[in-house]
Amino acid sequence: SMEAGPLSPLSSPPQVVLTQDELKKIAAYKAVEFVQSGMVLGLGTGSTAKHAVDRIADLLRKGKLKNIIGIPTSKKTHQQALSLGIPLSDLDSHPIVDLAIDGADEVDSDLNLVKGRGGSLLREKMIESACKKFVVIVDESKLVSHIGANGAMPVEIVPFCWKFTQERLQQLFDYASCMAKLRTNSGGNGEPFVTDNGNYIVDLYFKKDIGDLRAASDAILRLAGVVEHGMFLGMATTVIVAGELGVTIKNK
Ligand code: ABF
Repeated sequence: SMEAGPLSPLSSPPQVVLTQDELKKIAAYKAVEFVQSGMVLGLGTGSTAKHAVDRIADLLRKGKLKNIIGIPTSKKTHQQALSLGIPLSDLDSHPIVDLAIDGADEVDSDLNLVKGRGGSLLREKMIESACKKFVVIVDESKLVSHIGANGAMPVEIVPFCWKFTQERLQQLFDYASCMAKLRTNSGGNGEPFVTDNGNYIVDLYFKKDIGDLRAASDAILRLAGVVEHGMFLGMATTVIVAGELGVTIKNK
């Protein structure tokens, strides 16, 4: 076999480029610094929040945190936290949550969010509207000037006559500015994606700014077949953004 030759001289020092997953982990670990012993904690869902749950379990194992009660925002996070030995409960037993840590799909400068591209928006919204402090963790790719203009804005609907509800959603926004599409399973069997709550999701793809977010939110929630949507307006108290140049903490 060949020996590796000498490295070619570099004109500038090598740059350490962090992967997106490393940035997510940095944001997650920073957020866990807000966790104190005795807290009831909302445990988020997704690849960023997963790092936070791992970290919390780590600190519990090392005895640096004690008496934590976790409230998982999805079946997936429930499984993760259970396998890591984090004591778990729910909103019925713990209706007041001290702190929730979760990721997001989009964050604007007012800390409004789009969430739910992973499908867990309903439990996330229930738990994160019941918490005193809601810390959102993202890498810088999630920052946008207007939420909802860069991908799906998910709406959880009941399966009963889903086409009817999809059509009602479509009619709220004209065809030129929005496309309402039922989410199907990735893998391509064409079957509807089913949420943890047995519901479907209609993804709204906006072709321009949503405009008045509150008005859009109210109109969507007024439809009888709608359960919840993925705009989280005025809910985040802190957003932790990890970027190549460091960590930024934004407070409401
Ligand atoms: C959850 O996970 C969802 O609300 C959001 O859709 C998603 C973000 O996932 P990731 O951290 O993997 O980008 O927070």
